[in-house]
Amino acid sequence: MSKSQSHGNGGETHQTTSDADKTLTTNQGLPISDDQNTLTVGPRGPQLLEDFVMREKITHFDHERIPERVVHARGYGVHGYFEAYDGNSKLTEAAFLQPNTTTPVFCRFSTVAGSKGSPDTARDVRGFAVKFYTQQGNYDLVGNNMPVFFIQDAIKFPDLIHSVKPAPDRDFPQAQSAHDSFWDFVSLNPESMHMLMWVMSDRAIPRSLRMMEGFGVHTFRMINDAGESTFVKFHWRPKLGTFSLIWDEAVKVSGADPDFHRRDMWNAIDAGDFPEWELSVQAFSEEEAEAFDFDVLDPTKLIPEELVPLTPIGKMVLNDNVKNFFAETEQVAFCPSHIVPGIDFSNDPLLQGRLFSYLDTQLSRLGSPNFHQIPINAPKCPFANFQRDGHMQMEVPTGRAAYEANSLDDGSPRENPEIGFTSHASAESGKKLRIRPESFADHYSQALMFWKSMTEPEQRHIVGGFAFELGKCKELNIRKRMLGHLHNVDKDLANQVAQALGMEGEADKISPAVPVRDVKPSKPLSQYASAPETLQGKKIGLLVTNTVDDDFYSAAMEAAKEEGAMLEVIALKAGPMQTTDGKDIQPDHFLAGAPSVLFDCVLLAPMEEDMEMLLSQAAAIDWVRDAFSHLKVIGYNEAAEALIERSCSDAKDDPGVVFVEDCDFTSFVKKAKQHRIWQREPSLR
Ligand code: HDD
Repeated sequence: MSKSQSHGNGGETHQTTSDADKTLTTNQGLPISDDQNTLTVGPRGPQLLEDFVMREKITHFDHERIPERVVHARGYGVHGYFEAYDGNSKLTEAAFLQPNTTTPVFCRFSTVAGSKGSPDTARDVRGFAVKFYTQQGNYDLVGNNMPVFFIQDAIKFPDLIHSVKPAPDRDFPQAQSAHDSFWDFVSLNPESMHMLMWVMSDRAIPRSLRMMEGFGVHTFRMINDAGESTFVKFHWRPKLGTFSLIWDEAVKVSGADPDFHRRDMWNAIDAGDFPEWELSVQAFSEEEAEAFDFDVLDPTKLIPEELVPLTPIGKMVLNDNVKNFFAETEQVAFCPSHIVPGIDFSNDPLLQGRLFSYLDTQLSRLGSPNFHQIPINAPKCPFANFQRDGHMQMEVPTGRAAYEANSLDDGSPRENPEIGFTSHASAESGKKLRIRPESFADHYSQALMFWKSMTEPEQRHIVGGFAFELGKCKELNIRKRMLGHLHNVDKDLANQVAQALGMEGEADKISPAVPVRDVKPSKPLSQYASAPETLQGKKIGLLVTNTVDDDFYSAAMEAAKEEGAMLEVIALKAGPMQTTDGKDIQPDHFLAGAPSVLFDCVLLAPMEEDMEMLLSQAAAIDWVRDAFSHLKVIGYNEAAEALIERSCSDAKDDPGVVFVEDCDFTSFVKKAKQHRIWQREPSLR
């Protein structure tokens, strides 16, 4: 009895149950009279096998789960649209990249190593996969938030993933790389060194999915309507800037709110604060590529923007949360092989392997070659061929002839050389071999470039990342091997990590296959060298007690609104409360349920009469201490002075601890826009 609803995919209709008739029915449409009690013989007698209502319900429930993704199991999907800029036609004939073209998209962000229920803020690479529902078919740009990868050849991917996933004998550690098997693998694969620098940096603990860059990683081709090919690398830049958590914060957020990133995304979109990214390419010719001192087919290398600047080609806005997580986010199937005319592959051996792996994994995960018929995967342009049958065929193909060419039906659909996809006719020749090109042999120079490009705090965090992870690695030989690699990257980096581990002078000697080059720093690699000063999209936590001064509250709300930030009130109790003027407010959180790690900056506005009680609360002291040691800007009223003194006696003269006088938030906002008070850090860690 469910109504049909069009999803706009090729004119197909699909049944939905959300808007179904109000009567509860079985899957066969039979109205159900009693959904609370199983059929029994007498009120206290045995249950009857005959009870098809109960059996259908339980059987369906028993089969509700599908295998989680073998990697990127924990993810969050959002709908949106992509708008192309002018001027792309000299690069590509792709229809969705032509001027005045808007294309619906579905974007899924993910962690890599953790299982579906793991915390959002684990140290990890983040997946950044976008499905463009173009008029020439679906195009999937399946990238990450880091521009390089651990390995150069797809044949090593199962080993990489087995090394980072929980050990097969004990099934832990979960959602972590801080363990022996991961460091064993990467220390035996020096090609991982550049990626390890990224993964140990703040990039691996993003503040928000809305504040991450994205990268296509591989070199792709764009083909224009004259058939000319240009190499490209894809970059997504977030409008809000690229920001990260601090490691201690990430660890605590994992406990306080394991859904931190998905909640943040859901809330922002729900509030109409739509995240936006600009898509750019680095475009370069094959001749230019020949001149680089690295191989553009090697996915462990990036192209410094100083060498090839970014050309913006469009923007993506995410503006709609999913209606059903399983139907959309879980069932969405990305494949790098989903391509459109105007874009093509390169010979990057990692990319070539991926072109096989994704279709294969969808078959086992979604269970049928008809997964393209699931609404979230179905193209939004007409599609037709003679593929037939298979598990869960949702369509009713008509006609007598299921082959091409045929003369029995009307002969269609037929191939079309005019508009059909053609692979770029690159000239390829050579002997059949299993060999890594010599041009892939330099594993340290770009790792050094990354290190040199970092600001001081970023370098400190990288050292901290390596020290933490290797500290969890019990096998001393693995640590020594890693220290040897770090030595090849940069002696100062290696020494700092060795010192933190208490292993000075214990690095293995590892000879690089080719000499490490003298590289220049590349400024765009740093998140903080040119981070925008903004509160846009950030979250302010306002700590209050049993009531709050009306003027302070209203002015804080106003200031947050003006900056495009969200302000949430944390009170001592969860129930409704009143301001001093009797205005009703409903706190967003109560103190014990919302540690300050959940906010970007904080305001303290307790009432004088509540101070004695507040100072006796460990949760309040921890709240302020954590905000201070996570380098946050703290704004406070007069009554809060005692709380600051009790929780952080070292806060005196700190530029980020700002007294809010006469409800004027100007100084607080100015400071808070800096995101963190970096100069506070050396004395704390
Ligand atoms: Fe992969 C999923 C990104 C290398 C095999 N990958 C997956 C997802 C992302 C990436 C974002 C999640 C898609 C989603 O949200 O559903 N993968 C990358 C990037 C890589 C990369 C940027 C290197 C540049 N991947 C890679 C290799 C292989 C795979 C070398 C295999 C040879 N990846 C898979 C997979 C997954 C996957 C097993 C698991 C679930 C899925 O595909 O749909 O096929």
